[in-house]
Amino acid sequence: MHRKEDARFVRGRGTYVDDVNLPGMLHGAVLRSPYAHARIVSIDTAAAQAHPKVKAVITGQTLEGLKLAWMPTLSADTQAVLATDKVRFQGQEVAFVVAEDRYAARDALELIDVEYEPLTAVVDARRALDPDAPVIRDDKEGQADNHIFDWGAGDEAATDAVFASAEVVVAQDVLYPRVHPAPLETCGAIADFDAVTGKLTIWCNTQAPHAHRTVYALVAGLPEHKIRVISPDVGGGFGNKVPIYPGYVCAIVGSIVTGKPVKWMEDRSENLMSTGFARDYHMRGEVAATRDGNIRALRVKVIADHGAFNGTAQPTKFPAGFFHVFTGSYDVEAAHCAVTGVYTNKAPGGVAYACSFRITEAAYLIERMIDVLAYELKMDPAELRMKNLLKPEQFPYPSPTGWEYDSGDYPRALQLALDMAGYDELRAAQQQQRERWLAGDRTGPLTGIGLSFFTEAVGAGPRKHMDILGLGMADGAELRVHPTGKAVLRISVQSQGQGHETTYAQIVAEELGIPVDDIDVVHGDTDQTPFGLGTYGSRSTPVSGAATAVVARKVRERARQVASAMLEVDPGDLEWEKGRWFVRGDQGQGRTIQEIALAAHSSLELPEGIEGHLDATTVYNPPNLTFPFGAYICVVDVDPGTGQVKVRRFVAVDDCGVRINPTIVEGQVHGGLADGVGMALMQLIAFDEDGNCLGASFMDYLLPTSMECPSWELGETVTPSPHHPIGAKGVGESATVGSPAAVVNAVLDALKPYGVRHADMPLTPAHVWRAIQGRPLRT
Ligand code: MCN
Ligand code: CUN
Repeated sequence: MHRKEDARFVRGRGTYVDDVNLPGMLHGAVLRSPYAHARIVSIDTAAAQAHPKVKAVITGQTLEGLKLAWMPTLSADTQAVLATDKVRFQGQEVAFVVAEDRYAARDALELIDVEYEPLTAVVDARRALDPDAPVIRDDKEGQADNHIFDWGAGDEAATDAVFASAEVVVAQDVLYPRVHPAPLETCGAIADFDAVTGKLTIWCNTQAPHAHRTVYALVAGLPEHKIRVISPDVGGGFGNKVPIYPGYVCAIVGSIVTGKPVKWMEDRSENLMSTGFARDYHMRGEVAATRDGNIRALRVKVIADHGAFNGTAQPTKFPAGFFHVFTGSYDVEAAHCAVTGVYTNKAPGGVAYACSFRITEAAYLIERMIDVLAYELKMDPAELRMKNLLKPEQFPYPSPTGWEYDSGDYPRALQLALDMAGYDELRAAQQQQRERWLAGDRTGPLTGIGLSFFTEAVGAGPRKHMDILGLGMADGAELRVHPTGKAVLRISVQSQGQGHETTYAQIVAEELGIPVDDIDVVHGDTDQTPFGLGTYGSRSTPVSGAATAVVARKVRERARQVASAMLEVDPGDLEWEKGRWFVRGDQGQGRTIQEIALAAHSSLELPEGIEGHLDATTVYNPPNLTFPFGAYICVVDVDPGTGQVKVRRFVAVDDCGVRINPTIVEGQVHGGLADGVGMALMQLIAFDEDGNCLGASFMDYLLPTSMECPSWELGETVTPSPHHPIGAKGVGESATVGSPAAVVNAVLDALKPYGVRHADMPLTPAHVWRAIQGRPLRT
């Protein structure tokens, strides 16, 4: 089924935050720090204030008076809204100008005079804990260094014991560099405070409207029922639109101060420099195995670069997100990971870009380590994987780091991918090519074949384990069937392009037999929808999708009661077929859901205790996460003369349980595969030694286009989730999680004749070229 929302999107009729223009609206702009680390000596705003079109200039000092200079982050740290004492990353928010139009606001920024006293910047996360490293967060009482947290999972002693007795141990430093989700639409908000009613309306392209509202209520002390967050159409989120940014708070303060609505939209460079980045994980992985390739244990140590404020968005108990799913898809005796979070003079963030709460890092690490082991053992990477994959009979599988994988048939998915790729023929052709090369005929590129197999844990999460800032991660849903049988579903999650208006309508249609076109899905408005924590970590299908199925089944049960009154039979004598209840044994005696809807609103006498109308509400608390998985194979051609990598083929077999809308699922996978090619080959947010951001425009931060992507070859297996009402698992981040390792493994496979065991992303032509310089060809 095609997406319902595309009717407006393909006609350019979407409504994004920047399309919303309120009467009398003013425009805000943020003055940002040119330094990565500097003390603020003084800020002179007089000239800006004198600008004829300027209505307000807000600084950290202004906010201090309102106790709003600092705000809590989603990781219970504090973040400066506008800097008061120091600036801690290049691009940090220093002042906010409100003016009659956006040009005047930006012009006035240049009239603000800030005197800075530059300080040494901490750029390398591995140096952040050095005794002589400058302390970035001297605002925090008792913070004498740049340490944020130590966190671990698994059994360290048991893991060390396996390592001590292992036949083979391989170790590898693996960096997952800092990247940025770079949604096409940048972040922005319009705040509209009505001083008469005390109502604050915030239009904002947030992925989590309800969570934002509650946080605003807690921070600003505004009564929650007087805050309305509206998230209209969103032009891509990818985790970048989960946090609350200083610009949003400034727009709110701007509106309260001026009494007018204030719009703030950041530009591309502001988005790339200051909003939620992704990854920046410095990992050291170790594998213990037998000589014939049985993986016995895994050990990882991580330095996690969180930037200047710990603004990561993840369940409270998991400061490294779900990184501890790093044993991946393999059967190991023991595993242990230890993660140390540090402050650096960079933008805050870390959990974004289709990461499933750091499962990207985990999947990349394990899949790189498997290839490193295969390299050392001189084994075929497909054979090594097949040998160690979990077996179908091991599910539900308790992992050594505390997960319970719900369901899976891994060998089937890998075999399908190998068959689709024609793996044996690819290897045979590669072997011939290598022999030709080694014999001296060096024409044409080198082929590389890379595999990855991933398992994700998505759908956060069970209330007893998971919350964000104390808010449990259950989702509400409301379904109303109107008298004429048309339905409106209200959900708490928010689409940024995932097609929720279609897929959630499809779930209701399937459960009630109402045509999809007769069902509207309302989301993204806290005044119109039940509470829930929002869209990220591919949690919408696992949590709100389940809530939708449950609420539709509740309505169906109510419909049974109404039908029993209509047909004057016992409810227990009724049977359901899609769209109608009928009398068991008398197929012709029945009532359609539409007839029942009308009767439920009529003068029909209903049984004792049965309310009129046809609607229901629910709150879904998932019993476990869902565990989608997949097998990916990438084929590249690498030109050793230039270092250029061409992705020739990409086979992706995904298993996300029951697929609600196969076309949407394929679209999600296509997007994620492009992400993987981008991260593996070209994307990087880099910094120079002074902390200047070198990836602040699309000239430097390279996104893949169709030119860099092959025609994706997709396959599927279906292993339903046993605990999800319709057997669906999340898929929105699967391909981004699984694909980078396949691309990198393919490039390194191509470079095997040069004896390159590992190289870090992004594998740009220069990086690939440098990796093989001076290396003799080996057999
Ligand atoms: N779906 C399905 N059958 C399944 C699983 C999912 O039909 N078995 C459908 C869903 O109904 C939904 C879509 O696929 O329409 C994605 O579902 P899900 O996996 O539940 O993910 P979410 O809806 O929670 O989306 C979040 C996820 C995340 S966290 C990132 S990051 C990301 C992603 O989605 N950001 C995106 N995909 C994106 N796609 C677009 N276009 N834009 C983004 O910002
Ligand atoms: Cu980690 S990016 Mo998605 O969860 O919004």
